[in-house]
Amino acid sequence: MYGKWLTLTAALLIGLNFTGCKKSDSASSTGASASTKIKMVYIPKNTGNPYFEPAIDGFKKAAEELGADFHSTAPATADATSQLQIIEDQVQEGVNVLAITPNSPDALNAALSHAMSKGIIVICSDSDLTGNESNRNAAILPSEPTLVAKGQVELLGSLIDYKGKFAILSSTTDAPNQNTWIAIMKDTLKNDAKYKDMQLVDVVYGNDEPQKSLTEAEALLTKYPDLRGIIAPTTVGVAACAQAVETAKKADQVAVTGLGTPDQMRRFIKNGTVKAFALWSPFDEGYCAGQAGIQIAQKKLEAKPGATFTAGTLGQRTLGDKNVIIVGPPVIFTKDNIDQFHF
Ligand code: RAM
Repeated sequence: MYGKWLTLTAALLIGLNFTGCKKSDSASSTGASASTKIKMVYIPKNTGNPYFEPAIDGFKKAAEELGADFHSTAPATADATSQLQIIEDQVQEGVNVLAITPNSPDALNAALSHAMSKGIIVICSDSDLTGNESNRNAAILPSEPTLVAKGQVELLGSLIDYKGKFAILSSTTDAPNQNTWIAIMKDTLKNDAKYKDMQLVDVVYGNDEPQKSLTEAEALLTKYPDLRGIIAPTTVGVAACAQAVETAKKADQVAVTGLGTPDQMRRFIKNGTVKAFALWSPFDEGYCAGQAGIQIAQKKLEAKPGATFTAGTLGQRTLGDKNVIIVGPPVIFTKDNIDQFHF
């Protein structure tokens, strides 16, 4: 029913790491000597979003394995320009690898190309500089954007018999990953006759802030009394939508789905507010990005399309068009498998 989306069994068979690794205080125990030790920073979208915790653990693990120093720092909000000062500070500090989940496809160009001009390897992880890819060395995306976006439309369709009004609750208006998915969702709705009776009535933005996302979700329920569904392609947003629907006692009328973390969504799956949602392994995403960034900085990997490398325990990965590396397919979580995932 979900085409190329991964079943639980397949996920376990190919060894996706959904549990993360144990936190360690230092990521600098082995490998290169002090003079050659690579320093890596990871700048997520914002603080306080549990999605980024396993992603940071993945970076840390890659740094431990490859003998690099690692730290992570993030702005309080996910605004387009909120990461600018942090980028400049990290360049000043002399990092060798600057990994970032960019909050904008263009507002960070000058700062990132300045970092590259200093010889710093710039890696986008989770979200890309869409249309401005020359301002980073490579991008690690958790899954094929088309697979994610079409999968979300199909998932909601299957929950509402492919009929009725629905809305999208996204993160920020500038978020490159969410905007890429939403554009593909719109194309899919327009071009695939299977979805001709599904009507996208609104796209709203919760800025990946729990309270703002909740307020936007509640407003959708009020504004569209005949709404049949919401897709929230953000872990913060989908939890807020579930909360709004649960409080309004509208689970029978409004299907909520999207991209969520099992820990945040478990309660809503268990009490029937949400039937199904999806995500990939944020740990693997960070781990793969860390492996790629450090290996490029160590000159073991050349960042060019077609180049292959061993991403540690994930095995071989290839740089595709525009140096994009795909980590793995998303998994659908339901009441039948959610208790096997803890992150
Ligand atoms: C949120 C963030 C992140 C995205 C996930 C699905 O946590 O916006 O960038 O990948 O949702």
